[in-house]
Amino acid sequence: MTTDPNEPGFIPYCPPRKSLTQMREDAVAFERRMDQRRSVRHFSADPVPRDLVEAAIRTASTAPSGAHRQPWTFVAISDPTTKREIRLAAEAEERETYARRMSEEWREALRPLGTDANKPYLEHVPWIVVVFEQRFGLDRDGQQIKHFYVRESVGIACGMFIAALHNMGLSTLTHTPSPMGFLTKILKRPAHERPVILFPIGYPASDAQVPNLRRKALDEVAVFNP
Ligand code: IYR
Repeated sequence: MTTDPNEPGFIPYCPPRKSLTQMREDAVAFERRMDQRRSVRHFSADPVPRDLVEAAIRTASTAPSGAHRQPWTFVAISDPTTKREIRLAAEAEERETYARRMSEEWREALRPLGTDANKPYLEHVPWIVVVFEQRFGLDRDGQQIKHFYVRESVGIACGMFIAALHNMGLSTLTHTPSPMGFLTKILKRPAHERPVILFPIGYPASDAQVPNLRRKALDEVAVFNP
């Protein structure tokens, strides 16, 4: 056994093979479960215990990443004052975005989703998690550690975070108020971290509605050869 964390060596990896029947059953069950996930914009204020958010973050952090540098920081917020601060700052940016920054084409594309600059859920949800990408890491002596494929790595971790939350019965939304710089300030993150996605997390409100969307069929999203 080596003790140098930079030279971890290798360990066997041989998960038991399932039967094809079992694989098909699991594949379809997971597909069904994931197909039931919807982005939610009307949240209940019911509390969510912190350990569930911790488990979702740990799960997201199992994502593959460039050179296994795990170039992400998950900032979890339940403090009402901070949530209010985030809501006010996000709505200020969104008002500008909806009024002036968006093209007519973009506004048209969002019309079926019924979104606007008001984000009351940012104050009502029990948790907000903001995911930051780290442009580089810092070791104990403050030396920079190179990160690779940061955007891709963080994107994959965010996808796994969404799946983990859904799997445990919580709802979320990939919210990207733009520009997001206010989150660096409010959450006091260092300059080499950049906010990527803000996730409100909770249960849907009892009267929550979601757009009646259709998902693309397999042959619209995949090409098989042969
Ligand atoms: N960030 C804005 C606008 C918005 C943009 C896209 I692309 C969406 O899919 C949804 C919303 C907002 O959150 O309202």
